[in-house]
Amino acid sequence: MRVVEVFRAAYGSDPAGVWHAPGRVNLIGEHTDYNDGLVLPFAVPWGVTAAVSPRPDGVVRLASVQAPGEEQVVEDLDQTRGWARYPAGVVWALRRAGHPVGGADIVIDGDVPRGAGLSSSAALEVATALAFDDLYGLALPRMELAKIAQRAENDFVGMPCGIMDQAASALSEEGRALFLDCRSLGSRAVPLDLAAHGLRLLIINTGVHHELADGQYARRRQDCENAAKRLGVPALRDVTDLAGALARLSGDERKRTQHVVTENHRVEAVIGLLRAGAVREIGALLNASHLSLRDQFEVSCPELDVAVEAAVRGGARGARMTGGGFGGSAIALVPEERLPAVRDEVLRAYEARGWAAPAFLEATPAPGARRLR
Ligand code: GAF
Repeated sequence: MRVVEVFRAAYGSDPAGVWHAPGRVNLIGEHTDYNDGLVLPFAVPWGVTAAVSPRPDGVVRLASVQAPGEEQVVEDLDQTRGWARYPAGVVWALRRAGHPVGGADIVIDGDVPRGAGLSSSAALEVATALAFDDLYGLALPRMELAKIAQRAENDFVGMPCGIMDQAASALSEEGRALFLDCRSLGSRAVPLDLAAHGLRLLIINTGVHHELADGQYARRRQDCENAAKRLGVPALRDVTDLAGALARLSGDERKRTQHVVTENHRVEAVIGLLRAGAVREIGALLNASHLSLRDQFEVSCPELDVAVEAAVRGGARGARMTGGGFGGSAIALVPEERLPAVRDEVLRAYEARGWAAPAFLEATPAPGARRLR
């Protein structure tokens, strides 16, 4: 195992264990998690593997297969830089929550495709959290580990994300999507056997990340909180009379509310269709989700819109951007026999605009975080 070899070379001994946590794709339920809403992600076959040994002295040493020669040795977690802030943030969050964890020697190996928006950061956090949980005998429930990972990202890294990505990485099961209520944090595994219905979930990785995205996520979250406050509800999840709510709002707050409330209904509709075995019919809801993210939530970008439109033209049952937006990936629900046509149509559309070709991946629901050895 590559991560073990690199660990031996870096630290001169075998790791105490090796843990893996996956990235995720979100089938539907976008920008709903921080509104106490509903999401339906699943784990992808790519993720982060962490080889870890505990250290009694509290020091954390971090190295990465992808960043050779950039080992970081820290007594003060605040001194960590770049990618190492994610695992360091998890150690910080565990300690802050009162868990008695010491230090560790850590080597990270990741295979989440770059620029894909498939939550490599959540995978990095959850792999670290699970390793510390095992090594220090914490026996925390999976959702607690996801919350620790989210706290690391919110309060240490400084990205105000919701709980979806960390929960998907920590709790997913093979062959199933994770239906998560982000208020109660109750979850249910929903069987998702696309192949049995002659379907594939194609990930179209635009490879693009628009830098302006960074402050935009926090702004969207703020818009939602402002709208909820104006409506006198704890979160947009609680809006039951959408028409009435829209009549009381204007501008961005009105648009964000329209998206969040309808997106929660789309998640419930998808769950209903999956339960009924009408998998092909979820395509229309994916399309509606994309239009709402594009026009009401305003988190899409030309590369995502073109991928979605071309995929549908090529014969996809439905397509949408997935994840935070402003780049990353789109997903398309494609009948097996239409796969080549969909790919061609997307490639042609990109070529016509002089854009670099996107990468295609196929996603099947993979297992969640686990110990490998
Ligand atoms: C990002 C965030 F990290 C998630 O919490 C979620 O809000 C998502 O964007 C949008 O649905 O992945």
